[in-house]
Amino acid sequence: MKLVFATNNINKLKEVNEIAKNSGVEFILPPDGFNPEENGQTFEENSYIKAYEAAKLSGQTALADDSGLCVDSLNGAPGLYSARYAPTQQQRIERLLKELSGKDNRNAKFVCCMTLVTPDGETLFQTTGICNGHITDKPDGVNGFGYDPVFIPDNYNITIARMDDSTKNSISHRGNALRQVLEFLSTTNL
Ligand code: ITT
Repeated sequence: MKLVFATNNINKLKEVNEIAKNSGVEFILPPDGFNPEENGQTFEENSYIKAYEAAKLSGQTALADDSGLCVDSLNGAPGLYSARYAPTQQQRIERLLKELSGKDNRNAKFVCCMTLVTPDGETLFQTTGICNGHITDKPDGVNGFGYDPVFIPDNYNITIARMDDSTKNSISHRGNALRQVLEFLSTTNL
């Protein structure tokens, strides 16, 4: 089954297809013109906004992922604004490390809210996956994307950017959320 995945972030699309590779579900990009206004106040709201926009555009049920990095000693920032924290990913990491300089508590979590929405706006399923860890002093590694070079998950001593794809996907916020979505899909006829 092909399912529209409501994103413009090709890294997310690659990850969900890798996670779903043995499930019989293949995720595809929404049609051209997908440009939702992410003006929600929560991951849940933005996830719904994206999924509904893609479902309307494609005429088919769509799944969205709204995700971000929440840092304890920054009161949850960058959070909802993770993709907009600075103009480039390198600058976003630089800003994060600067805001954290001198702070002892570097605990953080990645959050991923996934929502499955029909073209008429009905939410069929919504779930949130979390990956707990902490922020390093400097970037390390080249795999993954986003803040992966500065995030070490609990029970590991390397950043996500030093992990292979299957290790990341087995513990990530996105992997945790998507496995629940796939479980739901396996019991439902869309
Ligand atoms: P779409 O809205 O088109 O899906 P986006 O990248 O703008 O793409 P979000 O609004 O959900 O997506 O922002 C998520 C940001 O959080 C993302 O750009 C990264 O900076 C960060 N992020 C999310 N998941 C991540 C991961 O697995 N590893 C590293 N950073 C991640």
